[in-house]
Amino acid sequence: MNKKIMDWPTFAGALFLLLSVTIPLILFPQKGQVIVDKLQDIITTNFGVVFMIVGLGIFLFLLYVAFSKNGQVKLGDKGEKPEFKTFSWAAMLFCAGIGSSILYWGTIEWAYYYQAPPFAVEGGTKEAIQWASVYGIFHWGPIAWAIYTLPALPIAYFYYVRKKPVLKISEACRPVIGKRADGPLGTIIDVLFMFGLMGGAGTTLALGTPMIAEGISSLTGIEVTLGLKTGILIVCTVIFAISAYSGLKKGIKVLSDVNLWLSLFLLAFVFIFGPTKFISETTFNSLGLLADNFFRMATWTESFAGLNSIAETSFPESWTVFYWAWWLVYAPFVGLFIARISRGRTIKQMVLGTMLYGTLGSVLFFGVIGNYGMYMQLTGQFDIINVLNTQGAPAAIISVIAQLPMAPIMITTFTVLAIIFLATTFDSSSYILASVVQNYVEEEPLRWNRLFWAFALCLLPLTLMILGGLGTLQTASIVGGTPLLFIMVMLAWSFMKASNEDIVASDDYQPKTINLDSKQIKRRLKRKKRLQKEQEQEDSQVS
Ligand code: NM2
Repeated sequence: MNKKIMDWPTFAGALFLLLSVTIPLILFPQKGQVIVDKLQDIITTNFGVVFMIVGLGIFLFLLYVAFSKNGQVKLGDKGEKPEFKTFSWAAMLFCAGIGSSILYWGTIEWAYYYQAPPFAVEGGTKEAIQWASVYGIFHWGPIAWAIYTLPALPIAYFYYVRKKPVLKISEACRPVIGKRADGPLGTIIDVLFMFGLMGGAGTTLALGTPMIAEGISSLTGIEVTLGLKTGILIVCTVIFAISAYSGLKKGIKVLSDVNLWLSLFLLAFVFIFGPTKFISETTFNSLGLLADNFFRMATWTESFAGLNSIAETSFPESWTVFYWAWWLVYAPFVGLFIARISRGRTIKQMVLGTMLYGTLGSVLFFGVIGNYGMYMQLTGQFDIINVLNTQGAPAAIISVIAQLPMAPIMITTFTVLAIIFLATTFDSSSYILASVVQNYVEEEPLRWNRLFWAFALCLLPLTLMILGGLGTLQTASIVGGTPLLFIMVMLAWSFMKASNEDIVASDDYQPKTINLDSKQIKRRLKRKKRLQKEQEQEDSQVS
């Protein structure tokens, strides 16, 4: 093995962080649980509002970028057509950013909101129903997709405009941190990004695995145990490992395609054989509610709770903050992917497309499957909430699917879909983790390296499943997401700095369209003038 290929400090740093979290938690689960709960409490109560400000800030920033001069920049050469047609671009984008969790939350999120709604609304009431149908879409909507898109800005810019491929997040911060990208600061950024991704994937895998176990249990009668769940986790890793190791590059592509079609089949089936009218009307209604209450939801911090005997629900902390953190930890990784597929589009098209199509995809899942479940509940046909409260979310999710016609086939479809989703999460996450710990990547990261991270990825979800509890799973993303708050700001800054510099230096630059206050831009302008003068002098001498 070539030593220079591996970036050992980053490798060791990430592995060390992973082990120093998982080993003590496995050895001392009870004490660990106390610490985990405390940590979540400290971060969400103190920094919760920061997550919310950053979330909304990113959304507004992207809108600004899209409609500014920077948004007109083409990712590629002049006149180049987009590499992918818009439909396949949107489908790829959605599949890259979404995994088994949309099956999980798309089916059951409403039931949590229905019982414990936001805005001091009483649970189980008419008003609660409205919020139950819209809040899921909000948490998987425009702000969420904006978070995903931000890292794609600098990465795509370097890739297609400056023609410098970027695989590391530290590299994407170079315009801001300069040479320090090669030193300890760069390593810290990459390690924190890896740690975040492992936390996010930990939440995904620890949620998805029990759901699959429940699906298998309902089909076969096998009891759901920790052993079964561990087995599932390992089987998913092995499915991925076989396809990666046998060099079947197409393997994963086939899995993703199968997933796309199975998802569409599931959605179409529920839409047609479920309450079609109710689903359409409620989804449409939710879109209006979302538009109407967007900023209210994005800024609701429950600041009066605890005062004047106003009850505290912790809704913003346990949902919105958790979600923004969860999207944040995945963002650089999905951003890399969005950048890769966006060749030939303008920044504006990339930004608006991601927010629009991403949200639309989420609306489909939440609107169809979520509203189907809610319909069963509200019409009294099936008491999902009872199953949720007595047997837990995974059982409740499978029980919703079990209400469909041809239940065994649909449960199988749902479970297979979740298994493939999980395998592709292993695939794509391990690909990125492995790339970050290499100094350069020839076509693909080293195989042993990818396999190593795929198996390392099992560790955290395993720990989380041993500890149990939704709060614990959420903490993995929240803790992992905190450093990302800073990294995201740097990525935004990096993009603005690099693209502004290029715009100013370009031939068709017209000064008025740019903020002339920036010292750096003034310096650049001076230099440009000087160069022009020199050129003119040279020309006159020649003639
Ligand atoms: N997000 C979209 O588990 C998954 O589906 C992957 C989860 C961040 C909530 C991403």
